[in-house]
Amino acid sequence: KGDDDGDVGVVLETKPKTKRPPLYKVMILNDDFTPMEFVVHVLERFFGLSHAQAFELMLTVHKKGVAVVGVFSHEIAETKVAQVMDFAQRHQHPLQCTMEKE
Ligand code: NFA
Repeated sequence: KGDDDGDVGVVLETKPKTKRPPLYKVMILNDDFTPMEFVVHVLERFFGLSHAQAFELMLTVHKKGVAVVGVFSHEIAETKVAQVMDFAQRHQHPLQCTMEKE
């Protein structure tokens, strides 16, 4: 008897693959002109932070230059970035908001 079925004896292990959507970090960048209170307002309004949380995170951006303000699906992250950029532009502040794959 024998093994003449042509296979080469390689065991193909299968990993149970769970599909999670990629997540994106949304970041706020520091600048020298946007008022602190405006950034606090943005963080409360678009990221659902309390006033105290928003103030603390604004100070982190101010001191470190950049901070992650939330992690979202691609579509939600794009919406947040667009909302912040539009709101900043309408108020003539140079505030920058970007996203990056986690
Ligand atoms: N650095 C700005 C100021 O001193 C405040 C600021 C914080 C701007 C966070 C942008 C992001 N007015």
